[in-house]
This record gives sequence, structure tokens and C-alpha cells, in this order.
Amino acid sequence: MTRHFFPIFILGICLANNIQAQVKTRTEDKNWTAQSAELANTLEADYIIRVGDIDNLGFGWPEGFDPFCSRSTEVHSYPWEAKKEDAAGFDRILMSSKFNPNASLTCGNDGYSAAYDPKLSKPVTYQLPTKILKDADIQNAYLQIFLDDFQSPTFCSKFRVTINGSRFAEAEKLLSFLDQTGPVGKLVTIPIPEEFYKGFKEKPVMSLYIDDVNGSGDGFAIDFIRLLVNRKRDNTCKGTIIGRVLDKETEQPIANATVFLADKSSVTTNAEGQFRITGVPTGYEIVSASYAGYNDGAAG
Ligand SMILES: [Ca+2]
Ligand SMILES: [Ca+2]
Repeated sequence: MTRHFFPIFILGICLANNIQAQVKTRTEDKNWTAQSAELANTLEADYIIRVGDIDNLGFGWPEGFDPFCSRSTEVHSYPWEAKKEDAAGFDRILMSSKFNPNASLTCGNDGYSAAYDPKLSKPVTYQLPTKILKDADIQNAYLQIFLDDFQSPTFCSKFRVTINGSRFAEAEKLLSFLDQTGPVGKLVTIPIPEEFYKGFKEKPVMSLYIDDVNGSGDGFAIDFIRLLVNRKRDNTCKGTIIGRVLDKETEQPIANATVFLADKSSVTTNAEGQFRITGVPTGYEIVSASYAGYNDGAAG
């Protein structure tokens, strides 16, 4: 009989809450007050394209805080006023385009929703200029979004994310997990599948749209967005993934199972089915596991 098993995981979202940054990001994206940036040949990536200023929604950063290491910020107050230089869609409370402030919602409303404004809270299409990618040899691409107060599990939001009009399933999956308790922000880093690369080379802009299709009462905010092309693994903040591999039916731990990351690096589980992978660049990661007599399992 074939049985399935899946690792109980601490990945992506939880990963970032559990990491201690080992190194400071050696980013060359240093002009944080600029509303946009386009950089080439940096230590962090061959290309960095950013929209939105890096200012924690205008609240600023705690001493020594590196916004690129995926740690959560401290709780900030709300509501707040967006600055006039902040473009639509940044540094303000956004609500689903289907949000109806008069509707009675089964999953309730968060504190942000009280600041709903039919114009200012409307999600927008973010446009990242991609002309510098015209002749790029794209080996990998990552979307980084500094997110604040996304709470799908609590308020039943269902985020739809599109890049150049096509669904970006990995981002949607991540946002369906993410439950940012309290008004806090963090950077998420999501690998972009290869099928999008052609558009990056051929179109002058990358269009990104993020909206909740359920009309939920989950207000959210975005500080800045970056597209990294040919990200350099050695020059990113790193974290540790900790998890367990269990038999899906009996929930008994499986020792000596092999646990893989997307880059094929692997570790083996101990007698309690536990594993620990260190030195993983911060971001969303798919972890797979295999063991004789079982179908492979995966979690992300
Ligand atoms: Ca929220
Ligand atoms: Ca900002």
C-alpha cells in the first residue's frame, strides 16, 4: 500500500519569523528616500528594480533594522496619512476592490478597515520599469514585497496576484498563509517562474496587481516592491528552516527521510523525524521529502 506523508513545516512565512539574520544585506539599493530605483551589476543581483520608497510606510526603521532580511517590524500605530510624494498603492491602507463598508462580513473586519476610503484604499496596478532587462540573460527572478497587515487566515481574504496579466500562483499561495498579527511589516521574497521572463525582456514595464477577490475586511499596506533578476545566493540574508516529516495517516515521525530544497540541497531527518536546514536565503521556499515506500510530499 502506498501512503503519503508531508513534512510539518516552518517555511516561507514562519521561516522569516524564526530566523536570525546572519549577515547584513550588502545591498546597493541605498537611496531609500527615492520613490524608485534601477540598478545593474550589484552584489545582491544583476538587476534590481524598485518602486516605492523604503521607509516602513513612513514610520521609519528601528536602529540597525535591515528591511531586506525578512524580519518583522515592530508594531506601529494606525491609521496614518500617506505622504504626498507616495505614489498610489504605497504607504497607505488598501482594501479589496470588492470591499463594501456596509456589508456584514462573516469573518469580520480588521482595525485598518475603519480607515477605508473608496478612492485612496483602492488597489492599483504597480508598474516596474523593465527596459534594462531587454538584453538580460535571466537565470532567476524574485519578487520582493514589503507587506504590512496581510491576514488571510483570520479575515478570509483571498488574494489574487497577477504579473503582466497572468496569475502568479506562488505569491497567491504565500499570501493565503500569511497572518501578520498586528500592524507589522516584513519583506517577502517569492521566486518568479520562468514563463514570466520573456515578458520582462519584451515589455517596457512589469505590471503587478494585488487584490483580494473576496471583498474581505482585511486592510493591508505595501511599503515598496522590488524585482531582482539573477539574485546572488551568497549575498543575501540567510535563515534556518526547521520542520518534521510525518506519516500523513498515523502522524508518526519518519526517520532517515530525505528533505530537499528547490535547489536540490538536502538533509536527512533524525529519529524524531525532525530536520534543520541552515544557510537558506530568506524568502518563500518549497521543501520536498522522500522516503522508500511513500509518495513524495511537499510543502511551501
Ligand atoms: Ca489586515
Ligand atoms: Ca514606502
